[in-house]
Amino acid sequence: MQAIKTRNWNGIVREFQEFLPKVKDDSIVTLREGNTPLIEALNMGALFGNGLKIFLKYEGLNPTGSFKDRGMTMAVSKANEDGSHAIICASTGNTSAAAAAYAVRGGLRAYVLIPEGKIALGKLSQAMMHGAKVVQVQGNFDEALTIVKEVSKAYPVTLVNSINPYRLEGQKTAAFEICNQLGFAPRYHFLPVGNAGNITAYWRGYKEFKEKGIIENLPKMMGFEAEGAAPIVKGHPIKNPETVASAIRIGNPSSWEAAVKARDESGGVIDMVSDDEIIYAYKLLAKEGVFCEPASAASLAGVIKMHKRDIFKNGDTIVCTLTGHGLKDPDTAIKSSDKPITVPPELDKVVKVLGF
Ligand code: AN7
Repeated sequence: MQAIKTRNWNGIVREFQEFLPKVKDDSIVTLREGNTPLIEALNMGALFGNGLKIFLKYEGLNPTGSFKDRGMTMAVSKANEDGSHAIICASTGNTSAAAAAYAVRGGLRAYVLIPEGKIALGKLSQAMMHGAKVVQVQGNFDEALTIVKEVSKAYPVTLVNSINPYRLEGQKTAAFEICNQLGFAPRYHFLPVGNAGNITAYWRGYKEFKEKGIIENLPKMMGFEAEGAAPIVKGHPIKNPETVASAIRIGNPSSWEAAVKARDESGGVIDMVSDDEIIYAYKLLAKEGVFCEPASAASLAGVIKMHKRDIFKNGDTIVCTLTGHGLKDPDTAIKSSDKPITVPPELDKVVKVLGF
C-alpha cells in the first residue's frame, strides 16, 4: 500500500523562517501552529448571489483555538532565546490562552491580566489549565494593558502584547498561507479589529509576498470594529467600550496608526458593525458548518454591510479571517440558539418532538 501523502507541519517559525526574524532552532517554542484551512463558503448564495467567492481562513483551528498562536510562538521563542524566564500580557482572552500555553511549553512563567467578568469562559479555562498566574482586573482591557506595560518596564518579565514586535511578525504568516492556498491574493481581505495588530500584520505579509514577486496584486484591507468599541471609526479612544464580541472590546488600540496606514495604502476601509449584525453573521457562519467566536464574525458582518453598499464586482474573491474558535465562548453560542427540548426516555415522546 502506498503511504498517503501527508506531512507533519513544523509550525510557522520553521516553515516561514526565510520571512521571519532569525531564532536559534533549539530556542523555538512551538505547538505546530499555522497551516489552517481556507474554506470556501458554499451556503451563502441566497445572500450574495453566485458572483462572489468567499473564503474563510479558519484560525480557530490553531493549537489554542485562535490566531494568537502565530504571534505567540514567535514572541515566546525569542523571549526564550534571550534568556527570559517569564512573560506577561493584558488580554481580552485569546492572547492570555496562547501566552499560557506557549509559556508552559517553553518552561517560562506566564502572568496574564484580564478584565474581570468580561472574557469568554473557554479562554479563562485555558489560561487556568496551563498554569498562568491569572489576575482579574476590575477594569477593561485598555487599563490592564497600561499596567502590564509598566510592570514589564520595571521587572524581569517580557511583554507579549502586540507591542512586542515579534508578535506581528508571526501573525503575518497567515497572509502567506492564504496566498499559497489561493495561488494569488484575494481582492478583499475582511477581518475584525480590536487592538488592530492583525490587520497590520496581514498587510505586512501581503506586501512582503508582493515584493518577493510571489503575488502580483495586493488586497484591500477591510477591518471591522464593533459599534460599541469603535475608536478608529469614531476618531477618538472609547472610555467604556462595550460589545457582545468580548475579544474586541477595546477602546484604545495599540496599532491604531499602523492599521490606518494599512487601510489607506491598500485602498480599504475600517468600519464598524453592530452586535446584531455580528450575531447574524455568527449564525450564518454556523450554517456553513464553521463555528467561530462572535468577534470573528465581524469579518463576515463587514462583507454583508459592504455588499449592501454594492461595492463588489462579479468574480471578486473575498477572504474573511475567522480569528477564534466558537468553543471559546459557549455562553454566547447557547444564548444565540434554540433551546434543546427535554423529554422522558420514551420512544413515543421522542418521536413526537422529532416531528416524525
Ligand atoms: C477572536 O486576546 O486582543 O485587532 O487580548 O481574540 O489584532 O487585536 C484579542 C483580539 C479578533 C482582534 N478576533 O485582533 C486579546 C485580544 C479575536 C480576538 C481580535 C482578537 P487585533
